[in-house]
Formats: sequence, structure tokens, C-alpha cells
Amino acid sequence: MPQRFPPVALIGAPTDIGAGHRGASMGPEALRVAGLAQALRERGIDVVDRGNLSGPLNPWLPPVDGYRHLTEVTAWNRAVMTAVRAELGAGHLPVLLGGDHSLALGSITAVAGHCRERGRKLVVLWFDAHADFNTSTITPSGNVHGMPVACLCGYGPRELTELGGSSPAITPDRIRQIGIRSVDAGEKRLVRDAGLDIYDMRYIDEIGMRRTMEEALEGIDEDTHLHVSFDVDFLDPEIAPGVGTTIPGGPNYREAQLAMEMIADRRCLGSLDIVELNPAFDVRNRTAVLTVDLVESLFGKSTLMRD
Ligand code: HAR
Ligand code: MN
Ligand code: MN
Ligand code: MN
Repeated sequence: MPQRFPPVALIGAPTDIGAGHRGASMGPEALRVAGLAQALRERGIDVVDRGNLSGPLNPWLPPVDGYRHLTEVTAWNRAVMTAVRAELGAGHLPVLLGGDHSLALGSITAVAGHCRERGRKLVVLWFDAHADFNTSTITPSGNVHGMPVACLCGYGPRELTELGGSSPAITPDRIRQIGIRSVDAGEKRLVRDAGLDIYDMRYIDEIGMRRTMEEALEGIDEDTHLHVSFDVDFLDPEIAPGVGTTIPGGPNYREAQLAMEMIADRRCLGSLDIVELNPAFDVRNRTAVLTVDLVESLFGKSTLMRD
């Protein structure tokens, strides 16, 4: 049996406030144009599009004390956290349409709070070319989209680490990262110290996507709230050029599909971020169309054929 999904709520967060290139602010609209809502409805899922959140414009300033736009990033994440929390409280499955990956802070903080209240086990699968585990002292850019995982685990400014209360949203053992192939020097050390569970491209090359996903999904069952944070730059840039920070050597079309299909088989998807899609770098919206295709698989498209 495929997973029965609660109503899905699409939440647009049109901002590139944490990024190093402009344009991720156009992500939500590109996903709508690529037919995200219709694709899910065709799968028999109720979809409500909440439209876009609003927040400060991107002032495009240099970093201050190791962060670019910390005040604005915080404002956007508060809006995201509130919106995601409301959907979870109503029993809906929130889908955050980014926007850059700094927004996962707000969304995962809300999800972690929800799981704590309900006594549910949380697992975050973080699909990305990057570990996003920088801090103000080691970041090469000051861009907060390179920091959300660190902030979620308590390494970062209080504005962001205490978004949902005085203790960090998650512990590093809650998160599993897949597709990683670009980690900065200082970041590498911190990732190792924190003990992050990383399935990098070398690992995927060696053991294949199937065994990688089996390992990444270990211990996940129908009582788990699974949050998928999907950074579109996870994909190989040959098939997904529409991102600000392309890193060659990512998963191909079938590997990415298989990863999504294997998640669908577990029937425990509880929330999703789709981030870093940047239409300014895309070609005829093909990266958005591909992303919608992958999201269909995540919501069980091929499971039907195997029942
Ligand atoms: N690691 C680099 C930095 O911190 C680049 C981070 C890019 N991040 C994203 N999200 N695109 O994964 O500046
Ligand atoms: Mn990312
Ligand atoms: Mn990335
Ligand atoms: Mn739940």
C-alpha cells in the first residue's frame, strides 16, 4: 500500500537572503509554473497552495561579524517557522518552496518542536552537494545558506540557534546527509567533531545509491516523522543547471529517482523543503520540471507499479 498523505500545504518563501547569488527568490514561482500542485493532485493528494510568505528585501550587503544579512535571515526564518508549525498543527504535510537553504532552519525548527510535543521520532534526510555546517568563524563567504545544519545543532548565533527555544532544535544524530561533495576546510573538522552521518559522493560511487539509501533509511519506520530537506544542487549540474552553486559529480537522473522511490517505500514522509532552485541560472525551467518529477516519486509515483 502506498502512503496515505494528509493534505499537502505549499508554502512559498521567495528569498535569496542567505545565498551568494541572487535568484533563488524566484524558486517558488518556477515550481508552480512547472506544475507542482497539479502533479501531486494527480496522485490523489489534496493540495493547498498558501501563496508566498513575505519578509525583508535582500539588501545585498557584505558580511558583518561573519554573517551576511543575519537580521533579515532571522526574520524570514521566523515567518517560515510559524507557517510550518501551523500546518503541522493542522495535520497537514508542509512543503516549503524556497528560497535558499538558510530557510531550512525555520522549517526544521518547527518540525522538531512538533515531534517533541507529540513524542515522535524525527529523522532528517539532507540531500545536498554541501554539508551546510559552517559557522561565522570558519565560513568562506558569510552566506547563511552554508550554515543551517550547524545552527540546527546549536553551533551559531543565538538568533538562529534559539529560534524555537533555548535548546538546539536537533542533535547531530537526527540528520543524515546524502550527496555531499563540497565541504570547506574548517567545516570538515567541525563535521567530524559533531559526528554527522554523511553519505558523500565517494561513498555513493563505491557502494551505489541503493545500499546508500538502505543505510540512510535504517531505523526509519511508520512511527518516524521523516523530514526531507532537498537542496536542488544535490543533483548533477548536467541535469540540474538551475542552482546558484553548481558542484559537478552529483547523482544522475536514475540515482536521484531511486533515492526518492526508496523513501516513498518507507511511508513516513512528514515534511519537505525544496530549496536553492535558481531560475536565473536555469534553462527553460528544466531544473524545476525535473524537481517536480522527483517530488512525484517522493510521493510514491512508482510505488503503485510495484504493489
Ligand atoms: N560552503 C560554501 C559556503 O559556506 C558554499 C555553501 C553553499 N550552500 C548552498 N547550500 N548552496 O547548500 O559559503
Ligand atoms: Mn544546502
Ligand atoms: Mn547546496
Ligand atoms: Mn507529524
